[in-house]
Amino acid sequence: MKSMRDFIQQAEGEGQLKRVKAEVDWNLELSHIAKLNEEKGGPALLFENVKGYKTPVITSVCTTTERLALIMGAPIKSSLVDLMKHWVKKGETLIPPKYVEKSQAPCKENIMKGDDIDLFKFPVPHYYPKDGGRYIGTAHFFITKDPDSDWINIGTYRAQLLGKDKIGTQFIKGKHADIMLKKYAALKKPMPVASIVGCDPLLFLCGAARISAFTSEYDFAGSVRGEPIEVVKGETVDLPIPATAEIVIEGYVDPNEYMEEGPFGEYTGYYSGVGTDKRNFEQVTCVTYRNNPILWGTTVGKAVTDTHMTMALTYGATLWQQLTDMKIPGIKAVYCPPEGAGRFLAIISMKQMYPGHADQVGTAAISTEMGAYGLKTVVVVDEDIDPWDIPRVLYAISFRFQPNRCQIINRGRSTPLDPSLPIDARDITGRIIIDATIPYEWKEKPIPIELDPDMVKRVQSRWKELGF
Ligand SMILES: Cc1cc2nc3c(=O)[nH]c(=O)nc-3n(C[C@H](O)[C@H](O)[C@H](O)COP(=O)(O)O)c2cc1C
Ligand SMILES: [Mn+2]
Repeated sequence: MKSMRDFIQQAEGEGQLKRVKAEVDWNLELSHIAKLNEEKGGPALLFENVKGYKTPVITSVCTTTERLALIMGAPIKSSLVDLMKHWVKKGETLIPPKYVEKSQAPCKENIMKGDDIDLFKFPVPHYYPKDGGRYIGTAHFFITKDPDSDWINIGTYRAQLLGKDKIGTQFIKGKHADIMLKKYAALKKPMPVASIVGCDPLLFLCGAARISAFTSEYDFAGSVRGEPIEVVKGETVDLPIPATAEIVIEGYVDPNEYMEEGPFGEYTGYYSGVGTDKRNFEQVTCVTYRNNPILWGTTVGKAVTDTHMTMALTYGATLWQQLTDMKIPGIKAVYCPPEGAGRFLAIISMKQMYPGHADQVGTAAISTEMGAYGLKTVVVVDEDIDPWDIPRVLYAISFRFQPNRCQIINRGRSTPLDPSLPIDARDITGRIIIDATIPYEWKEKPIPIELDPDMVKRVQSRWKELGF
């Protein structure tokens, strides 16, 4: 799979995509269809007839594990955890992208520059009634370059359509584009950026993943694909652009200029307000796009839909990967439920090998780069419990957990999106580690009740006779 068009073809072949031919309004109607469809675990939707526009919009690409598997090139019946394992494995190698000639890059089929630039030419959806406007960048990402090194970052940060040549950004503090922007500010230079709307969906997954600083998401994506991602030079920015991208918005972000952005219906199911942090914007210098460009959007909003599945895979896999990198023995599986957007709650199963081992795993999880940001609740369970088997996790919390053994951490890095904190005090969060394992050091462990195996066989053989 190299492009959104490859995805559409494959998803259609698997019965995972539906074309919507009826006319649909970009203003709320399209997003509401997508959201209600996603709540039912429905197919990816290709809206071919958006009111007032000639070009299509695709949504709901990542809503089901089947489609996430297609995107990752994994067996279609994979579970979320299988996909996370696949992700962790692929992270062990990195394959840098490869430049192709502009003539070989479909993203250059059409070019708008100067006064011709007009982002209103694209069917940009308005998602929720209380949103601040239309959002061109939801299932998209910004490409940026570190001014001090060769590090190229791909990061998904929402983008609001603020004018025909301006898009609002929200680089949350400490995100890689924010770190880079601060370096450009120190150099008194604007930061060149390219926003990609529609492309090989794997690149969006990587943009949404918390891949470590100094590692390019492109190199990770190359590893998943087993070959380099094909890129092409920008027209006005010296950045690698995915050659098959649908819409490429080149420009720069001036670290000292701001516009009002938001609010937007976030994945927590709530708004996080306007004006809590100043927002930079991209001043557009060039737009390139394929013929009949496919604008890709995701509905975000209340769990569990498209974005939550994306985050459960990418955030959960990143946590697992970073715990693996710490080389702690005994970790069996990591699961970050989509209900917690893959980031607020982590459940880890492990084989205990020494006293304090479960505590080590719990504190390690909140100390990873991933877990140190926003993870609030860690549940550690023994190896006989699969962390995705929530009834069994609740069993462990009920019968193996002691509140006296939980650990409360008072301060840690938070996300400004967490609605459980007051809107003006969201920088710092508390955390809890719930050790729901049977303590390793106990000499006398609870005696499990077992059935007599011979009697089980006898009863089973008489099952019908007993009238069942
Ligand atoms: C649909 C979607 C929208 C997102 N919007 C934002 C956003 O507006 N700002 C932000 O900082 N992170 C946002 N994120 C989370 C980032 O994509 C994520 O933290 C990622 O790790 C950022 O890339 P980086 O690690 O290279 O900084 C969003 C994620 C998704 C899936
Ligand atoms: Mn990054």
